Amino acid sequence: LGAAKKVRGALIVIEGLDRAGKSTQVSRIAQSITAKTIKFPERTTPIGKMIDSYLGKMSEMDDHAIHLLFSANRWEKVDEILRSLDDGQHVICDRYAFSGIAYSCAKGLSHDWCRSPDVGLPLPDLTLFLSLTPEVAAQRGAYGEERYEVVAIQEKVKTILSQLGSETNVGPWQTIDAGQDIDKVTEDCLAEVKKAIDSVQLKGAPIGKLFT
Ligand code: NYM
Ligand code: MG
Repeated sequence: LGAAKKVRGALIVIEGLDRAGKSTQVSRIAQSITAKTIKFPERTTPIGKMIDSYLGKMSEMDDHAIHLLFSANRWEKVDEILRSLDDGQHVICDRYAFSGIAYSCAKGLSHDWCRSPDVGLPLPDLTLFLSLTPEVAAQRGAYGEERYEVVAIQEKVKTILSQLGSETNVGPWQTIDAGQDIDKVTEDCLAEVKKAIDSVQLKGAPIGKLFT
């Protein structure tokens, strides 16, 4: 008698602007479905420390170079993500390749160029785009001091992010109204997450590759 093959975990991505409430929702969802969470940028690795220094305006870098570091910072976590999924554990990423493309494109880099270093990353089983109107975002108070935390950039990022869901081979994509009551946002997120987990378990398909 062979042991039943263990069902893999689901890869869930949460995307959105700064102050959309991503981190709050990530921890609530993770608690509800018992998932591992990874926040990108993952600032504790050597690459992550360079990114942290750049975001904190302690260092300057060419736009292409920092883009590649953000991507490398995801690639250095792929092994861990795949092992966790294989092990039956769900993984939730707080930002992913879509942030990478949106913030760099907002600075004027070409979309195709921005996309290429992330081609082949594990394909999300679900991406939740926490969407917020600029008006509601403004009511949430001032932005922080980090690079990109200014209205002009956030507006561009929002436009690009909201279009990424209709590209090919990005996986299932759902837009959530992040301007609602915080508990309602969680409820909407969880409804989608549960559907995604059911679908992974039903299909039993291996994890796919992003943009391929
Ligand atoms: N960011 C994040 C990028 O520019 N490229 C990326 O690939 C990722 C993952 O870093 N303003 C930007 C978006 C944010 C900033 O993220 C730090 P957070 O979630 O505020 O720590
Ligand atoms: Mg931030």
